[in-house]
Amino acid sequence: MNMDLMEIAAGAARVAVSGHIHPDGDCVGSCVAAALYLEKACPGLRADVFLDEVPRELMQHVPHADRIRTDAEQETGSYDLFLCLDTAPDRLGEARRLFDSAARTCNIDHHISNRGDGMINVVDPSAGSACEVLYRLLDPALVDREIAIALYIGIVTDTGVFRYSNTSPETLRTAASLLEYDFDFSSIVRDVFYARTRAQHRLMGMALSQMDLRLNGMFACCSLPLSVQQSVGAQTSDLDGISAQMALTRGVDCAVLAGELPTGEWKCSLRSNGRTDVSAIAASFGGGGHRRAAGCTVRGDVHDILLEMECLAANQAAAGLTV
Ligand SMILES: [Mn+2]
Repeated sequence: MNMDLMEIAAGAARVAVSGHIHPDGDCVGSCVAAALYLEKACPGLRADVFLDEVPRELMQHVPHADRIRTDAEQETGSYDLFLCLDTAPDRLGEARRLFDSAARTCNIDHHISNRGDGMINVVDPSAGSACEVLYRLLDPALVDREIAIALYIGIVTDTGVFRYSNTSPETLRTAASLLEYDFDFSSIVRDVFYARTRAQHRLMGMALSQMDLRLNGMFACCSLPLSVQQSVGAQTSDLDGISAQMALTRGVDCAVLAGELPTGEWKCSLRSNGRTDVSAIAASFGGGGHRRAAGCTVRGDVHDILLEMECLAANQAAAGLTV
């Protein structure tokens, strides 16, 4: 693929860039990098980045994160091009309306569940992050230190600091090229990936001490009702990362964390060490994701939800499904 982001944006004066709701490092990094690159590569082009509220550690480290607009619903103009990053358009949230009214749309993503609903689609499920897919579309001569930092943050986020199986030789070559720009990657990795608030650590501790091991210890699950989350001063975003830690329990292949949302629904986060295809489990509850990391939001009794997921994992194990 030799397409360049400049070609995709050819002739566009106003570009909207957005990603999924509850933006993470890959979403924020890819959106900001794309906007910075386009404004640099195409003089006269203006790019507006629309996202939900960005987590504080990303605001701190992603260059020009203060240009991100959280008021997509206020925007009345129409765009020549809408870039949808790190998700299919169905999870754009408030920015979806701007996608629908844009003259041209382009979807750059790495989710296996993405069907390609943009006019131009650059979707590669084998890529570790949207930032990695995006980097292929950039002219390296136009990448600068700020763009490099934004992309690096996305790659680090989605590969679990180069430790998930989605890390490829290309991932590392991309990261190596970005590191040429000489930034403090060590502080970024600590702040963006490893640092936790006290509330997050307390919530993690509760989940790990209370998790249930089923199917001879290969299926780990835990539910965290809203009252429990509130008792440690935690919020919904503090649920992130817990299922991955649960999956590090010896003998576990599939881990599910169900966290109650203020709406009463259960946000289920699923992780697999390789034998279970958790994207298939999440998909049967209307969610999606990757084989080893997936999620869904489900309404109902949490014990029934976890039991059904346990059955699906057991069925996969019985079918001898391997990744
Ligand atoms: Mn991603």
